[in-house]
Amino acid sequence: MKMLNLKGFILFLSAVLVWACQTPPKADPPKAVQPLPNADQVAWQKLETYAFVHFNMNTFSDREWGFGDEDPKMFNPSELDCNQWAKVCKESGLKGIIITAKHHDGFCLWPSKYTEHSIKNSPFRDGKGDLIKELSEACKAQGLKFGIYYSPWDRNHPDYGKPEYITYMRNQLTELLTNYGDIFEVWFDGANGGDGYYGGANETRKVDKLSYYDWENTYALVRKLQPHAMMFSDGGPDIRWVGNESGYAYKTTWSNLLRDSVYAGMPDYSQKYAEGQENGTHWVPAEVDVSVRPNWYYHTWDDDNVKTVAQLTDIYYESVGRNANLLFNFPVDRRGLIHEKDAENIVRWHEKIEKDFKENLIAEASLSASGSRGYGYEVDAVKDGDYDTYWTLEDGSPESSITVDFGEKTAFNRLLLQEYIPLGQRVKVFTVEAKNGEEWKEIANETTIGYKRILRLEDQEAEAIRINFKEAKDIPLINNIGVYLAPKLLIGPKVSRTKAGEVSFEKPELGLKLFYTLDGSAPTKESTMYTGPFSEPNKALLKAVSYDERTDKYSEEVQVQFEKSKSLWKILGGDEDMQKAVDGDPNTAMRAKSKTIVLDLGEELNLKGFKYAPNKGRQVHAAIKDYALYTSADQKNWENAAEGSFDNIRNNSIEQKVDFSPRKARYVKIVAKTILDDQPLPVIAEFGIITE
Ligand code: FUL
Repeated sequence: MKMLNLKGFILFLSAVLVWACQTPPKADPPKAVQPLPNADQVAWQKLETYAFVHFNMNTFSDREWGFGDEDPKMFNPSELDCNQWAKVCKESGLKGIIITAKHHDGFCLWPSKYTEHSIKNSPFRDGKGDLIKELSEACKAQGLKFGIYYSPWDRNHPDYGKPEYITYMRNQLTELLTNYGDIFEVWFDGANGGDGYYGGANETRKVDKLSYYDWENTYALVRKLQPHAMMFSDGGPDIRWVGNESGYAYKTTWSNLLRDSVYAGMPDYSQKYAEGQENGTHWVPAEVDVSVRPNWYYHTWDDDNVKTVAQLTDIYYESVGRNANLLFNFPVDRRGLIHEKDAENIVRWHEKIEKDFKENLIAEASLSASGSRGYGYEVDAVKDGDYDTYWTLEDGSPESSITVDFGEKTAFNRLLLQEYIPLGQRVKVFTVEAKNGEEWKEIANETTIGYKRILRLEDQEAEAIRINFKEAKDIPLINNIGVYLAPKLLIGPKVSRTKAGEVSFEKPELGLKLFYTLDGSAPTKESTMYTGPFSEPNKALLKAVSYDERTDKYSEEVQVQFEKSKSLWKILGGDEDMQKAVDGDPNTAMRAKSKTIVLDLGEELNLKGFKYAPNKGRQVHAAIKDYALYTSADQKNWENAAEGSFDNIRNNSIEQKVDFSPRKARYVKIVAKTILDDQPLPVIAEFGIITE
């Protein structure tokens, strides 16, 4: 027995020796390029997508920014279920939820000891509820992370603007950061200071955004209570705002930031700092916050404006695909649930993203590089699935390339690249070439990579691709490359037409072909192909489809009935601004100067109806509710055409249509008899007509 053990040991030892002699020592690691992320920032970046929930007093007061004088009794969800939120997020691959614990109106979703303006004075769970607790538990049950949005601005608190308020804020943060388990992110809103209720003072209170909150000590408190939580605000300290609420980072997005020049709520942040800077002094990566509806809070009138799968997908590529994390907001509704439409679209969005990245075509390809640092840093590290192994060069010039040889013609339309950020963001310029036969052709010329960069390309076919790192702060460190053939999202094009009658299509996805007809026939690949804006000033029925050549499949048909173009139209007595009501763009709105608006069509037409689109912007401001319509051939004799009410216009801000008996007329008079939101004058996004 003893002999055998000894024999075994000797055999083992010789095997180790043979291995050790054959294996060269691992090359020295490259030096870091400052600034660097800490381990928590790297872990945060790997989350990539997570959820925001805006649910608070505004949900019940139907506002975006409550004044602070709302009665706590208004907070009364009928079916609140945080588990439903957590399940939707889990199913959509979102890694956590951040909740508006206190928004600008000061109402608290937890029974804070320090204010009466909270859930404890609402009918919800008979005043015994604690929504922060319910959500933290629901997140835990689904394995999601949990985060807190806390508005420093408080339009309810009597002390806001005074030093006492800072103590209040820190007391509240202490409650939130000690009683609910691990917090992965604390979101400090940059919007602050202004008018408010302030305990009944009803006044405007401005604060010095740089100094009032004594951020240094507030941050220190958060760090003490939740050492691993990321702190978000315009300028960090740990993660920064991307500078817009529309859902995109920039083609050039640095995680480095000149952090000491930035403070929350500064006026020129978006223009000057949002992209980050190559020479930024601190690692403060960008986070893209965007709502799945036009607004942050739930309003019934947004029910038809939930972002489509195509829009959500675009957002993903322009955020996660551009070196930023993505925070998708759900405006939870008055029942206390993520609305069915939001849930459906986000789940379908997730399925789409999963499909796009299903098969990495690099798996079977052979890789080579223009150089290597040596053992442990070979190019195959970019496809080994291990985050912490990467390809890099010997110290010296960063100019280099990686070639991915598929061995045969291969179709693809996505390229994913990752830099190994624990040692700093480096790449400044890179290009991509595709090889067919002997010829190399450039297919992309880009700037930064960072944690992750995804290029959406037209469908390509190539035997090989080459990624050229042209300029970098130091030798590039690449830990992952992915090449994919994403299936197309086959939906019809979005059609718009200018006042002059120029028609444009928006492609739902790169690589699709668009076809259309104007004679009523069904469009196919034999019909006219859309190659750019075209003119159609006349009345016509447009039918359009998207077509995927690869699969030979069509989208459903999109139909748009064009009336004669609005080139001759004018709002009489109106200035430039008022002409926005007839500019063909329902996204621009105008406030009328009078309750009676006269529209000159510029020529006599056979009218049989009228269309009115209310403002779809952040809120339905001042929509016309009760109306009367008159027509005239000469502006002297007016004939009543219709009278009525747009009953559901508040809840559903879609274009409203009014039919009337056919007549010839050049002028239309619209009288706004009642206007919503107690407004004296109506706001109009677009007027239209229906002709015979
Ligand atoms: C903004 C706020 O003013 C909005 O209401 C919303 O909370 C958004 C996420 O941040 O600054």
